[in-house]
Amino acid sequence: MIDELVIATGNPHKVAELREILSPTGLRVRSLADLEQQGLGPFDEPAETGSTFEDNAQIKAFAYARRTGLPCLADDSGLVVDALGGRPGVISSHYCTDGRDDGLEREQRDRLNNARVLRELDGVPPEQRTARFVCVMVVAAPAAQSPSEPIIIASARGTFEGRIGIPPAVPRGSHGFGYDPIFLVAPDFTRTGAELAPEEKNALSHRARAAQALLEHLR
Ligand code: ITT
Repeated sequence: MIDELVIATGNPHKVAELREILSPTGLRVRSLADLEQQGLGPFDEPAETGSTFEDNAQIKAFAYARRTGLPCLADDSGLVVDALGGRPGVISSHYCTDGRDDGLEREQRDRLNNARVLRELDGVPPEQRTARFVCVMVVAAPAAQSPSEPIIIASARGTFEGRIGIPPAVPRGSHGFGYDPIFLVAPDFTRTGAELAPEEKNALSHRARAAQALLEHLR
């Protein structure tokens, strides 16, 4: 069992959620920003070139484990909308630019991503607007014999079911990030992800479910 873990993500919202979710474990948890403050950075974000959440989570976990020499937890997550054939999927964070990183600020990107999903679902009735967040987590660590070749210690997947709301009722809510303001949480579809208190989202979310499964493996 490992006793420390680096949360290897450039997304500050994910860091906050994962810190909270991992707090009961007693693991020493540090973010990339913490390591940078200790003079161990900077850490370039690896290109997410995989075609599945699994591929991208592994790409990130391996890149950061190599770079830091420490056990690293990376996740790849995104929104899967059934009526859009599974899009935005692995390009969720840059859907508004078809997956390209055009240097937009995170908040601006989130707004444009949401607008694109709503536009593409225009005219689709509520029961056909089913969607889910998916999260795949991978913990990788440098191998004892060959530190430049990381190995996977554990991996897990979690999902969070809902529907995409219809404007002007969405976007709404002030918590969370990304697609939360347009995502109506199952089973009653009355609140968006951005209307859940952080503790509530952290008990239900795809990231929480993946993390719980991952902790079972780590134990
Ligand atoms: P890292 O790669 O550095 O971890 P990222 O934000 O780019 O950060 P992903 O590649 O995993 O992360 O993309 C995930 C995107 O999916 C994220 O930017 C949101 O648009 C969306 N997303 C994931 N989890 C979400 C959540 O809990 N609520 C709302 N949107 C979410």
